Amino acid sequence: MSSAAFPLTRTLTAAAPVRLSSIEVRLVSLTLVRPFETSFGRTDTRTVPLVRMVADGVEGWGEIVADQEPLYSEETLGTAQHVLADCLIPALLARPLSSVEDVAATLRRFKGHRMAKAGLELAFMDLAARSRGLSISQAIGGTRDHVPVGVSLGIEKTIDALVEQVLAHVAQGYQRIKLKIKPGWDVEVVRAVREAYPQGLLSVDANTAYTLAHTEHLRQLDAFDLLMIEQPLAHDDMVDHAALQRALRTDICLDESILHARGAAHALALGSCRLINIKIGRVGGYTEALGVHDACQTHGAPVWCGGMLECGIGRAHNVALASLPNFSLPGDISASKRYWARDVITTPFEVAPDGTVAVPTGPGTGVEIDHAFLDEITVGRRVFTAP
Ligand code: OSB
Ligand code: MG
Repeated sequence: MSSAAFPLTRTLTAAAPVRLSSIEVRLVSLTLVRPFETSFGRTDTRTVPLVRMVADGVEGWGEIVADQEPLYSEETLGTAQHVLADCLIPALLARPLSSVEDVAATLRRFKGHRMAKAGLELAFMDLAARSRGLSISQAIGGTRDHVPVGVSLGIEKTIDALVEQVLAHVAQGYQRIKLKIKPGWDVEVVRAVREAYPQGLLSVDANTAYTLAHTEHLRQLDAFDLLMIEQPLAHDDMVDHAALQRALRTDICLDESILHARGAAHALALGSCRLINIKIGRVGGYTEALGVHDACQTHGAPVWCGGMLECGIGRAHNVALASLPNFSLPGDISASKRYWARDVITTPFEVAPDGTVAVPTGPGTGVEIDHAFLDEITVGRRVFTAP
């Protein structure tokens, strides 16, 4: 189907208002092929809440990126399940919904809980796009058929083990390597990786592990021609980040600190960062993700798509989002096999030798659920039906 036949809309409007008949929240358990360690902790198994929405015989799927413990953000599996069951889902089942934006507007009076809200917006976007026969990329005005990708590599036991990981991923074509850093695992690690990987795009992510007292220490990273240093300071700080950015040649990219389009505009205006990554879960859904994308574009700042170790459903949404024009830097969108021995979708995501991932062209996310496998790994399930 040619996109010209359908006017592209920034936030998809359903052909007719949708009355959801049910929303299911399903917990699945997945084990990473290799434990992933950041400055805030180590993950080897994830329990992932998936959202399935049904209306008029069409279904849509979303994924919630909250973790067991509030280490990346305040949200947890527990808070997500509570707020979905007691606030968000009842609000959506109570009325017809005309667009993804309408979903966002219906949930807006509930403060915070962005990851839980995003799971609902994702499922609705998939459902609405499928019912129109559009891919999500088409529906939101995506302009790329392939998106450039990188890989985020966790803290290892030894520098040699990390360098081995770096070289293995470079050989697979990844366009950018990102290293997790923390005090005690930073300058010497970056120096060793830079020696082994002298030319390529390299960045670091501290996940809030430093304070302004580390300014002189962090200035040593300026020697390695890094693409960026991601989230060096506290998640709720804009002012110290601006002071640090003034002291560094390397661009700061904010992740945890950016919760909405207004915050993105403020951070860029204050000089708290020069780059921003977008995670649909962190900002609460497509509506706000598009807002952050546009705010950055207005400011002349390119964006890239962050990741939260998603399974194939969340990954498919990330790929669709990253097809928007201002996503010109490689995203943390790696191949399914970098995370999972078996993904929950029938055709796992692959990275081509040129370091890109193809944007699915089928309706909605363009991926199909592997239902047999999903049933095997399901550890919890709750179905909510319209009143
Ligand atoms: O800060 O970008 C981050 C994973 C979990 C939580 C936070 C982050 C990450 C990653 C991995 O860096 C990105 C991915 O490959 O999904
Ligand atoms: Mg990050």
